[in-house]
Amino acid sequence: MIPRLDLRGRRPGLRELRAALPRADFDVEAALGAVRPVVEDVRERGAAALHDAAERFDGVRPPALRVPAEVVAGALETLDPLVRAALEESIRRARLVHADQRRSEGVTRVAPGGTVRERWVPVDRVGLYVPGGRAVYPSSVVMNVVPAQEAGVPSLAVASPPQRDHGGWPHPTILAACALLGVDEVYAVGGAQAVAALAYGFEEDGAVCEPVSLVTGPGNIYVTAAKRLLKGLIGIDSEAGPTEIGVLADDTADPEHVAADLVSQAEHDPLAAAVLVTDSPALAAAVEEALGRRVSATKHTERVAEALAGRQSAVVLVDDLEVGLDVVNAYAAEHLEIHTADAAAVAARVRNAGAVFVGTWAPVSLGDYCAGSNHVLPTGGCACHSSGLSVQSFLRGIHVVEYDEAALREVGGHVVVLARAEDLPAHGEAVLARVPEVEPGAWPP
Ligand code: HSO
Ligand code: ZN
Repeated sequence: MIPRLDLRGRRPGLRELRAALPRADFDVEAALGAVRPVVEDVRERGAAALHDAAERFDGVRPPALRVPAEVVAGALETLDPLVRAALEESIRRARLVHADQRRSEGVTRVAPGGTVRERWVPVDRVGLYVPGGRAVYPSSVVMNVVPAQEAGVPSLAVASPPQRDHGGWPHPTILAACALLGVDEVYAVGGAQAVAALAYGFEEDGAVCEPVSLVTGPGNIYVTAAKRLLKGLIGIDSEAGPTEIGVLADDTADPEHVAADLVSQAEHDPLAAAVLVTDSPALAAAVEEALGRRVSATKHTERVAEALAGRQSAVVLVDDLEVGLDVVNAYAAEHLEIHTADAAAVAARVRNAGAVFVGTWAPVSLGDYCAGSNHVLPTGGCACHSSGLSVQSFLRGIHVVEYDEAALREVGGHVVVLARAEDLPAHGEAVLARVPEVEPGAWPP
């Protein structure tokens, strides 16, 4: 049921691999047409548009757009104690990892009296989108909020769709996760309209939701389309597509582990991608056999079967691990597991992946919840140029330039020459107004 791609006897280059490797159809462009009027309506009519959109898309009008503090706190009180303990451990580990990502200010002395400092400044206000359809993921609240908080973001709002079954408020486990993280600004707004609401801000009953500078968090294709439309006005983390797991394995891999992990991510979405790359036909056959069993035994059989059989999934056969590395580097999976004899050495040679899971004891689902790593990762091949969510995603580096008079005098002549070379003599005059003695002579000489 999972398609096979046989690359044995060949070592294709990057261009050929990109064309041959499976990838989901995720056409954000096609959703833009539907999303544009929704975004426009939120910009023009604010809260009224958000209530209308909730009725239309979520089937319920929330009692208020801002979730009252007592509703957020109440959700934590009714949270299952086991889920609470697991979320607390997830938060604790994520905090450890993300606290280590904080950046310190660097100062470079370029010349006597001349320095350039890089100040890392958190974004003033961020909006975190948390989906609420098929995917109700309190773990994603953790993965978005923790790096923002560790970066020192002073103002943070969460938006999540109103739920018909929960009195028009966001899902209680989402609210409980917010409460655990100390987030008290939560809005019952979902979909594309949530991204617009965060980007433009709005007012309801005298309470203002101020616009944010950055929106992060996963969402469906409409949320992604809204992020694409509003990018520029706001920053975004990345355009999250359907989740992907790649596995690079040799004949030492345990086929049950590999099959279990492929199924685990296929469970997210019929468009989720599962790609096994191996130089062992025996392992490929054993994994296929295990998949057959596991797919019929798992809860979301239909969704998993569709994901594994889809054009985005495959078992790729290669001659050896060298070609295997070419393949996984070309594919640039969101998550990549390494199940080989010397997994750490092979993992060190991976250049393109959102996150790498090394060896038998580090399944992707550990990273989804409790490894301490972040699970908001680049999909669709974007791991060849982008990273997952981190403290860095919420920081800007601001260069602070400090030169004294002597330092300007020392280099000023070069500035004047370059300014004239670019036919921008007024740039040079700004220097000459201060240190006229650096006049380098007429240009062109
Ligand atoms: N694997 C998903 C994240 C997730 N898994 C949330 C379970 N809950 C994308 O990295
Ligand atoms: Zn997952």
